[in-house]
Amino acid sequence: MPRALITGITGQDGLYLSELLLDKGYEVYGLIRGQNNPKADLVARTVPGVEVLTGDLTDMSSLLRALRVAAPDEVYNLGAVSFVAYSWEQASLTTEVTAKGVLNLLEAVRLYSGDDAGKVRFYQASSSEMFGKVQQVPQNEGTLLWPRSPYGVAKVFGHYITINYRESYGMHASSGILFNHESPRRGPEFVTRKVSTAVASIELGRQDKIVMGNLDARRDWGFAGDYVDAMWRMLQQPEGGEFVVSTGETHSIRDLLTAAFAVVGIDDWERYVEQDKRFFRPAEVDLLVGDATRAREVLGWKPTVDFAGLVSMMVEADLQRLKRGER
Ligand code: NDP
Ligand code: GDR
Repeated sequence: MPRALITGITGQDGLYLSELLLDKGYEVYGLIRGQNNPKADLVARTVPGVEVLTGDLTDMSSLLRALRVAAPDEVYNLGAVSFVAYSWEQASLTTEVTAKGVLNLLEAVRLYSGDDAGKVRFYQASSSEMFGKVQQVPQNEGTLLWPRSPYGVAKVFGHYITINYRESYGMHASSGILFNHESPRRGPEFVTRKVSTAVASIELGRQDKIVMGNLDARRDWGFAGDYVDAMWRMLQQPEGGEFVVSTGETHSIRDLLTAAFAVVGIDDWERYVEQDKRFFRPAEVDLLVGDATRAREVLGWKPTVDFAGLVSMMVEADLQRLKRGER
């Protein structure tokens, strides 16, 4: 039975990836940080087959301990301070976790592997935020990186240190440059989920407006369930590498609002939407659209959910959740 260790198990992708690996017959270990982490319950309820270990990306000995217990064939590094807006408020913490945490985990894997560099296959969660002020449209694996936030800068470090460990030590290390991917499990701070929750709440008469930031930014949004499958496919390749994972379509935040309000039959959404400076960012990523040709050709990967399908999945899920009286 193959074994996997996942950091960031309490997050959106950690849950989907656990389900995928458990379905494939893996023994799955998940790293949870902190004493009495409130999300431990969520993991136990959603993916009861996962063995939980405690550890933190900023504490290398905790990572080594987790590796010794899990004895994994594959390590997926999904843990990060992942909210871009927050990364300006806590830039140093973001750097410790999202950048240096990658080095800590790679180093722990290297020490754990001893003389056998190929013992563990490593996945790094790189991000389209690394393209930032885009130097090419659409963006592919060779596009010059120009990050626009402390988060983006930290991810660039994680990306290159992963390549460096592969080149220096012969590790099987891969980076997935994943574009935005969403689901009903998306954190409420991200724009898609903020909109889907607000639209459901407005439809049920529990909220009368939504306060937003920049409506002109454009993103390439896909479904998280599809994207974790690309992660797994990367680690099944004979060698590590870099892969863009995206849908190839871009939509503005306005398009998102139009699509989400349309799910509940509202066309004149402008009357429910206000804008406020506090949701604008010091530097914005204006346009992201990925070229996933390599993932399609080498990994045989393609997305199965389109933009309209994704938005309606999220609004419908929030409607059901609110009707059940869940928070
Ligand atoms: P989430 O924000 O949902 O999850 C982040 C996870 O990281 C949580 O489990 C969190 O744990 C954990 N974490 C935070 N700090 C630490 C730490 N110090 N040590 C160990 N774990 C920590 O992110 P997603 O699931 O959406 O994304 C997964 C990864 O993919 C992240 O690295 C993200 O940056 C990256 N990514 C995401 C994209 C997306 O569109 N979703 C696109 C491209 C990249 P806790 O619950 O305890 O806070
Ligand atoms: P992003 O996702 O920064 O792309 O990072 P987010 O959903 O936070 O923002 C997307 C775009 O929406 C604009 N926006 C708002 N965003 C939020 N959160 N709240 C608002 O009210 C709002 N109004 C407008 C933002 O300015 C931005 O342009 C996500 C994260 O998952 C990262 O971890 C990941 O690496 C990237 O996607 C790819």
